[in-house]
This record gives sequence, C-alpha cells and structure tokens, in this order.
Amino acid sequence: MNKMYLRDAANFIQKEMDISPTVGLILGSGLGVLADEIQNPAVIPYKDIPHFPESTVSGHKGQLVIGELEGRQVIAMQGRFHYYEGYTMEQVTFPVRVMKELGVETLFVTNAAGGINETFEPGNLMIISDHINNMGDSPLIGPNDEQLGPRFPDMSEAYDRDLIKLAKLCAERLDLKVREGVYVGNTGPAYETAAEVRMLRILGGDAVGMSTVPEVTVASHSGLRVLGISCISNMAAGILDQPLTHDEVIETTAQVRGDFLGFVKDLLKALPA
Ligand code: 6GU
Repeated sequence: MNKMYLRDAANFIQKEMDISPTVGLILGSGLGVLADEIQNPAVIPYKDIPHFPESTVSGHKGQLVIGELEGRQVIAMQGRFHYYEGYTMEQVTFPVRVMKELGVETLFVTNAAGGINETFEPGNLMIISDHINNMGDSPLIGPNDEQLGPRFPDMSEAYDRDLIKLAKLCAERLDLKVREGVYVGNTGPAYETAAEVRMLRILGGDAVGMSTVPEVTVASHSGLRVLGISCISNMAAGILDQPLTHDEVIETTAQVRGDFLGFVKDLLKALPA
C-alpha cells in the first residue's frame, strides 16, 4: 500500500467536501439507495478520484456520497469493488484506507448474502458477529507499513462488540427480526455448490457472500470500529429445493430495503458521539 496514493486520493476528496465524516458506509448490492437520503451531498464518481480502481459492473453505481444522515457526517460508497471482478485485494480495500485517512472512525459494512443457517429466511437482516475468510487471499499480504497498522493484527474483535449490542437494541426498538451470525466470504462469482454449502455450515457459517471479508480485514488493521450487516437475500444452494438467481437476490433486497434503511438510520442516531 502506497501512502502517497492514499494521500492523493484523500486530498482530492477533501477538496470536494465541506464536512469531516466520522462514519463510513459501504453499501452492498441493492442497498445503495441509503446514499440517496444523504443531505447536502458531495457526490464524487470513483473514476475522478486519483488511484481509485475503475468500476466495471453495471447496476452498481460507482461513487462516493458525502454529507449528513440522521445528523451524522457520513461518507458512503455507493457500489463497491469485488474480488471476483478481477481487482486485487489491495484495490478492493483501497477505499477503506482512504476513509481512515479522511478521519473515519466507524465503518458500517453491508452486503447481500445467502443464508446457510436453516432457521434463516430470505428477507432477514443479520448482524455479522464474525467472519470466515474463505477467499484464499488477504489484502494484508506483502510488506507491512507500520504507519497503517500492525504486521499481525488481532482479529478477535473485528466486529465491534459494543456496536453489535447497539444494533440489537435498535432492532428490538424497531421491532425488526434481526439475526446474528458468521459471514463466510467466498470469491464467487459462481454461487456455491450444495456440497460446499453443507461444508460451510459444518465450518460454522450462517451466511455466505462474495465481499466484506477484505474490507473488514483492512478496517481491523487500520483500527476502525466495524459493524457488519447482511441482508439475507436467498437461501444458499441445496437448502431449499430451488435454483439460485441473481434476480432473486435483487428482488429480496428490494423488499427488505425499507427495514434496512430504517435500521441503519436508527443506528446512526444511536451511535455515541
Ligand atoms: Cl448463495 N452465495 C454467495 N457467495 N453470495 C451470495 C449469495 C450466495 N446470495 C447472495 N450473495
């Protein structure tokens, strides 16, 4: 990770915004609508930011939205970079480093995921208690810059306990049925086979997706407090007797969008200053 590149990107963004965001939001597939509710937004396309990877996928907007949400100063990624698109782990996690450089302290990471826990249902929200890196790669491989974080970072509380507690309180208050569980990060882009899903369940997974693990690894390395939220968009292969489609993922996420928006906004309100 080149510190100069980070500074370049952060300087550029700082010139475009007139606030100091302390909360970062990474918005997963179908969940980017949250950024549309940000007040007085500065919108910066990724392609304009020095050293940012270039977006490839259609359907994912590629831009930063910076402004106020529920009275908090936030910086949101509307669209993220996935490993399966061919980006390196460093590229996937570059925006997290930039957020840290900009003064962000708390990061909300969201995604759409397949349910592995048989008691889950499509449309559930899941607070991520922990993750399993099943990607066979790490964004921290290579020389370590001690200014960015330790060589061997502790991951025992990668997902902040206090934020998990707060999220449960908010869910209760809103009368939302929110689950809690372990997120498995796979590379994709193929969905898992039914046999792989059985394996991941035995290994302790509750949900599986194709993102989040790289970003949270870097967030942990940087000392950011992380809250992870999965939208269970479908059940993983073999759990129900039906094939998986990306359309189903999009459809379910659209249905829970209201719950998701209310939940994250309430969390922002409840976040200690
Ligand atoms: Cl079933 N698997 C993976 N890897 N990612 C997903 C998913 C399943 N459902 C939504 N995203």
